[in-house]
This record gives sequence, C-alpha cells and structure tokens, in this order.
Amino acid sequence: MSELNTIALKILSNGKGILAADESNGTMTKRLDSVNIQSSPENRLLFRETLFASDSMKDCIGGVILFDETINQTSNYGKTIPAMISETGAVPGIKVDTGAKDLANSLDEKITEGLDGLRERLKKYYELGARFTKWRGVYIIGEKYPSKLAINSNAHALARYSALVQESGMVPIVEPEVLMDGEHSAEDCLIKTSEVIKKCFDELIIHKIDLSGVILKPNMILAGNKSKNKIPNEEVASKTLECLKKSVPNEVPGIAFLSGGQSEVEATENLNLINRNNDTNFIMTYSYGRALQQSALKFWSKDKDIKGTQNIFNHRAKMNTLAAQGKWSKELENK
Ligand code: 5MM
Repeated sequence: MSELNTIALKILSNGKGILAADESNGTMTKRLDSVNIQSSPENRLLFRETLFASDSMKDCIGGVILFDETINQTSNYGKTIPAMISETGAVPGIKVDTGAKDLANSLDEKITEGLDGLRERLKKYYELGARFTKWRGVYIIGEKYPSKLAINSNAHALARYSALVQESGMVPIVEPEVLMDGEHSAEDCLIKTSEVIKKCFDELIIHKIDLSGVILKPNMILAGNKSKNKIPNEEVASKTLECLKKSVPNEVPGIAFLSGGQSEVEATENLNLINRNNDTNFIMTYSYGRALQQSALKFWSKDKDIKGTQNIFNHRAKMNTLAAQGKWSKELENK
C-alpha cells in the first residue's frame, strides 16, 4: 500500500467523510451575509473553530478542507488550526486552486487557475500540516456545454495539479463539479458528468498519477434545479452509480460527493441510497460544505451559542456517516 493510499483511506474509512470548510473569502462572505454576520477574519475563525471543536470530529470527520486564511490561523483554543484538527484524528487539507475564471474562447464557461507557483505553495502547506489538497473544476450543462474546450482544459489542469500534489507527498482531491443549475434532465447530467470524469482520468493517467492515492469528489446525478422532470432519489442513486462505474478506474480508493445545492437531508438520503446499492469497490462518502454547515451556521448566527451549534453540526455529521455506511433512515433524523 502506498503512503498516499494510506492517507486516503484514513480520511475515508469507517463511514468517515470530509468537511469542506474551504469557502474562499468571497463565498464565505455570501454565507455570512445571508445570516447577517459581518464577514471578518475573526468571525470566519469563530464559526469554523466551533465546528472543529465538535465531538463528531473524532468519529465522523476524516478530513477537513481549509482555505488559505484558515490554515494560517491560530484558534481561540490556543492551537493552530491544523494542530487542532489533527488532534481530533482528522486530516487537515487545503484548497489550492485560485478559483474558476472565464475560459477564453468559450466565455460562458470557466477554467480553474492556480498552477503558477503551486509547487512552492504546496511545500508551505505541507509544513503547516496539510496532507491532502483540493482543486475544483466547474462545468455547466447547456445545449453546447460543457464544450470539449472546457472538458479538456480543466482535465489537463486537474492532472497537472494532481502530479504536483503527489510529488509533495499529499493526496489530491479531484473535484470536477458539473453544476446543477439549469433545466437539463438527469439523463443529460449522466451523459455529461460521465464524459467529464472520464476525461479527467484519461489525463490523470497520461500524467502518471498514482490512482490509489487520489480521491474523486464528483456531483451526484440530478436533474437541473430548473428542470420540470425531477427524478426520485432511488434513480439519483442508480444513475450516480452507473456514471461512476463507467468512468472511474478501479484503483481509485474512494469517492466523496459534493452536495452541490441539495438540501441537507436530501444529500444524506441520496448518499445512503448510493451506499445501499453500492456494488463497486469504491468507498462512497461525503465531502459536503453547505449540507454539513447550513443549519449550524444559521443557529450560530443568532447568539454564537457554541454548544447548540455543535449539537446541530454533530447531528448532521452523524447522519452522513450513517449514510456513508447505508445505515441512515428518516426516523433517525428526528431522534
Ligand atoms: C465549501 O465550498 C467550496 C469552495 O467554494 P469557493 O472556492 O467557490 O469559495 C467548494 O469547492 C466545495 O468544496 C464544494 O463545491 C462542495 O461544497 P458543497 O456546498 O457543494 O457541498
């Protein structure tokens, strides 16, 4: 077993999942604005360290993805954020892309940037305690989209990123997110997502990536958020499995889904159904941002009650960890 594979399994095994707390300051400001909290470095730290000090970190969370600001912060508990996370048994990770920018010659689409100077930045993050990283490519679905240009250029960037990350002794999370925005059908999402993921792995193989030391972070297969033809959750699970079976090489140890705008319970229920029907060798777990944090943030914003906020976060983490083992049920939500 390679060292990278050991890290990946530590993050994903036994129903554990990933807390995606890597919102850039722009996104975090939107989240905090929505609950009328000022987006200052202090407030961003206060909310995030409340989650990192929760009991469920030990049993449910295998890894936390951080943003550059957070990995450099010292918590009000007196420890650096990576040390605080490591002490719970979870692995600190870091988002290393610098964001999705307009793609020249296809301006409705995006290309993710961040390769310049990446080798040096990775060294610094490793020293700060990170052992895995994340890079997100975003794709839209439309009549002409995602274009070959977007599919190929983002796959190429994800492969170059992965090579540098593995060279630095860390596990790359490869996140090709096909957005749910639009009127498209679930069938369209299945076709386009399969094409996107397949191309990513073609490039990863060309770039000689050790696939046993990679985590894939894909979207689930859903109809667009403006589609009139939503599909039942059972079909989300079967179509998601169909997509991954045809596009992900067997050597990949695990898949950690993004929630992508699903409600908290919907994201849990779909993960549960995927695991109930999982006839692959892949570990299937979560790497949720909004679906782990939304209710906790809303509650926290009222009076910054730490215990109450942690109870809400603990519940979501526990529900998702059950779902990652196919052991979740609706009844457990209300217990
Ligand atoms: C947590 O949000 C992440 C960062 O987004 P920005 O760089 O735009 O601020 C995002 O990459 C996230 O990790 C994934 O999209 C999954 O989050 P959700 O909320 O979809 O589960």
